[in-house]
Amino acid sequence: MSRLVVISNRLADPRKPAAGGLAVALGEALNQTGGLWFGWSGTVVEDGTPGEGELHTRQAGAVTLATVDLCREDHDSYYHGYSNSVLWPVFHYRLDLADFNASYIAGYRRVNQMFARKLLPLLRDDDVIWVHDYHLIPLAAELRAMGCKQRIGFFLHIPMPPPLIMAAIPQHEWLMRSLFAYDLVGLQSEADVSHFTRYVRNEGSAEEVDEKRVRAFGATVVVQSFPIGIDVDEFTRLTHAPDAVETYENMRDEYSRRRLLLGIDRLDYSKGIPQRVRAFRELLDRYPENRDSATLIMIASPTRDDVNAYADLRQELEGLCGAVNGDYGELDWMPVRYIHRMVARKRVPGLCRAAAVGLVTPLRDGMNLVAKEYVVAQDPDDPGVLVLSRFAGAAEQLKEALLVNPYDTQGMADSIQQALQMPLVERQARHQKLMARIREHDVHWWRKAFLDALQAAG
Ligand code: GDG
Repeated sequence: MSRLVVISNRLADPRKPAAGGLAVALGEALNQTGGLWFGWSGTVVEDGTPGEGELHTRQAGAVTLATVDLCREDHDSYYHGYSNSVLWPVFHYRLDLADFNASYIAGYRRVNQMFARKLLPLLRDDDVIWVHDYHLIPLAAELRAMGCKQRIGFFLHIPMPPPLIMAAIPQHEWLMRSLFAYDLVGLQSEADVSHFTRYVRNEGSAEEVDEKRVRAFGATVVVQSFPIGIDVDEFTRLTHAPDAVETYENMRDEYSRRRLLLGIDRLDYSKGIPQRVRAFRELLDRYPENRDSATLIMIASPTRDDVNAYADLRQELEGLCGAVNGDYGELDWMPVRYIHRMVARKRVPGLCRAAAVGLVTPLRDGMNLVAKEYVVAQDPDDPGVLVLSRFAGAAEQLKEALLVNPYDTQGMADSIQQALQMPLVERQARHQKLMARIREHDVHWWRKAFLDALQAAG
């Protein structure tokens, strides 16, 4: 069997329980096959030389972790700059938040070139290479230019924007052309695939070879959707482990007179967190029976604090939560409990299980794993209701959730009210269908489907 080589911006020790969606899914994949995981070490060298970085390798069980340091200039232009101030906002349709600073692209190219240079000597002839996410779009093109012949697949964890939004990026054609150096491009949803094919049809004079194969820019690539899943068995085990059970029981006892609503996200503007607070406020306003009862727990873990848009979001959110609590709170009831800290992973399923409503309301999201985690953590005999944004990739699969438009404050408040009042039989029926779909397309399915398609591509 070929060795698997995974490349992503950040790594996690696959033996430790990791946090972010990407880290969880990749740790799963590598633990099973063994192999090499390559990426940035997380270290920024203040006075280093652009395009240079020390390589470190260490063993983590069956997996070799190889990481490279970045100098300050490369980090700021590749990571904060092009990746998180151009690609992240534009791919989430937020042209208003993009910073098209012309100096970023050089750093993005330089780091991708350096990664290719450092990785090449570590590769074996029969390796299968799996590159992850928007930080590394041009990596295969750089590797190919250095003579790399191995099979290379790419998976984009965030949405592929529609062609006219993509076209706002000054280097859009170069980015899309770079994707044609891969053998396989995996996207989260069918909507993403249709945006990709529309782009290449309009801008790249694509001639579609068959259902999955697209020819454009003088090359052919297989493009398919592989909706990412979670490890259902692991999350179920976590749900029944002592920490989660204790969290569940504490929450249940403390809120015995009340109904809990839960949101768990990175504090990111794509997650629609302020819109959620506005809808909750509307709920209290339109349906006063929820006052002194419905309580929104919002865990928004810190992320990319040093990008301006994130500091603004934090301020907006603090203002909104403070206003709801000030206007509606009672001496013994605080409507919103906003926590700007990371909660331990082993407690997350307990929180989910205690919540009558899971609020997953991104303005745009590649998939959204919290939606799946919330469903899996429920008690099948008395499950809570998932309220899910139609703009999350997960909405293509999770049709039995209550799908909402996060821009529509009133509509969302009505759906939350419907969730709070949903009869047990309907909750059970919806939960059963959601569970079946989440189980069928779990993280193991995702990994296998992608790697099988990569084997077959080319
Ligand atoms: C990207 C795409 C795509 C969150 N807060 C805490 C915490 N989390 C965990 C959740 C979940 C993960 O982080 C978040 O995953 P998401 O999928 O929701 O979102 P992104 O981080 O934006 O991930 C996304 C994903 O990649 C995978 O392809 O689904 O669309 O944007 O597992 O539980 N975990 C802990 N404490 C927290 O406070 N421990």
